[in-house]
Amino acid sequence: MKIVVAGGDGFCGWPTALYLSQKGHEVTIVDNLVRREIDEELGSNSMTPILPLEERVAAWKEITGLEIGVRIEDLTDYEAVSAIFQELQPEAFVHFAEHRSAPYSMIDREHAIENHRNNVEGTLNVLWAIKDFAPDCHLVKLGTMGEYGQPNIDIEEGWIEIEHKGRKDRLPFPKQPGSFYHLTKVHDSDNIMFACRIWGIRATDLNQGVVYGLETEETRKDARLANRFDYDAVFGTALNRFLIQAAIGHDLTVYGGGSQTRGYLNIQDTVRCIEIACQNPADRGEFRVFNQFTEQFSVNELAEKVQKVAKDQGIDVEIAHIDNPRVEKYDHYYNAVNTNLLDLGLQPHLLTDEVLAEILTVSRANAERVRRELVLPTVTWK
Ligand code: NAD
Ligand code: USQ
Repeated sequence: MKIVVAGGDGFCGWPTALYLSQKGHEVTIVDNLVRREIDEELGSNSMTPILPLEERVAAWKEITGLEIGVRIEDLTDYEAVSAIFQELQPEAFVHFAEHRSAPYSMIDREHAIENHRNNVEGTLNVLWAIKDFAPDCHLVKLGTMGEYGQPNIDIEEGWIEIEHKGRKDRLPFPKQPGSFYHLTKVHDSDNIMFACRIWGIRATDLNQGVVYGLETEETRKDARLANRFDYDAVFGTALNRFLIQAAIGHDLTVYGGGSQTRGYLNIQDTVRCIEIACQNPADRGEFRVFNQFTEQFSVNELAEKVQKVAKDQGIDVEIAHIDNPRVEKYDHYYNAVNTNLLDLGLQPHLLTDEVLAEILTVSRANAERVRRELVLPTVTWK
């Protein structure tokens, strides 16, 4: 298939582009490299050294003989987005290209607005360009499990059958997101659903859980293909942060009580889920939602797992319950459905001690790159 991977220089996008290329798809990465600029703004870095995008792609070609196209473009530039659809005529447009950090969106008013502008405007441009230039293209859009929040009922995959005062309907599942970033994903979902309804666009909204891990079969081929690995309190995510904290002998930073429960998945499953979505496109006019996670854990459970695996490698780390910089629920009900991707053939890589041990080993090898001052959170919700 002809597939565009927008956001293909990022943590999920880079291994996805490699995986799809390896599988024989014709892949073009679109990225404006803003994530690398944000590193400079925050004074942060990837724990793994990552090459400039052009060099990564050249290394991939040298190692495998496979070519990946690159376009350094911003999705908020409509002329650029139109040209991409007109010239490439992709069968699938995989859209990772958004600002994805909840704390980043909560820094101040300017960051909240920029987060909305970048994410909502970029997605609107993609929708208009599909309508005008590639109406059959399947939009595969990264949403987030955080759109739903933590309701006191089971979370369905996008839609819920409701009976109200004797009448029934199938309606979008209620959304109660926990940050301005998560809200941008809700706005995107509404805009995509509307475009499917009025223009007959085909779209799959992948409500992805928190992604952990680092390597895929493709990134393991050569150090020049290394994936980025965020550990700072703004872009680093829970399990990855705990592993890096263990590697540098830092207390594990559980926020508040630690009973907050979320859906998680291995990066190796992210890349496969994208391929599954591309190979099984939504129908024209269909707005389809898949909940993309494989297991649910509380933050306390993750910290305990990391503490144990670290101990196996001779490292003693404490679990610290620090003041929660966020406003979120504890001891809440959490049970989300995730059968759509499994039914289409996803075989999950579950969270085992071996998986954790591999990531911890890589983290220890790169420990000297970690800037300790970036580990504790400074952005608060209040
Ligand atoms: P990332 O920040 O590592 O990568 C995002 C990439 O998109 C970056 O390379 C960035 O430069 C690019 N980008 C951002 N805005 C752009 C624009 N306007 N035009 C062109 N390129 C732009 O993030 P990630 O972790 O790879 O996440 C990818 C997507 O998956 C995001 O949409 C995120 O919301 C979603 N997601 C991520 C996770 C996770 O745990 N990492 C979980 C659920 C959902
Ligand atoms: N947490 C800690 N300690 C830490 C970091 C996080 O206890 O050091 C807790 C948070 O309070 C939260 C949970 O871990 O309860 C998850 O936080 P996170 O930072 O790992 O993930 P989150 O902010 O939800 O965002 C990440 C990605 C985002 C994606 C989302 C999926 O950055 O792009 O949309 O995961 S989901 O959580 O399903 O919405």
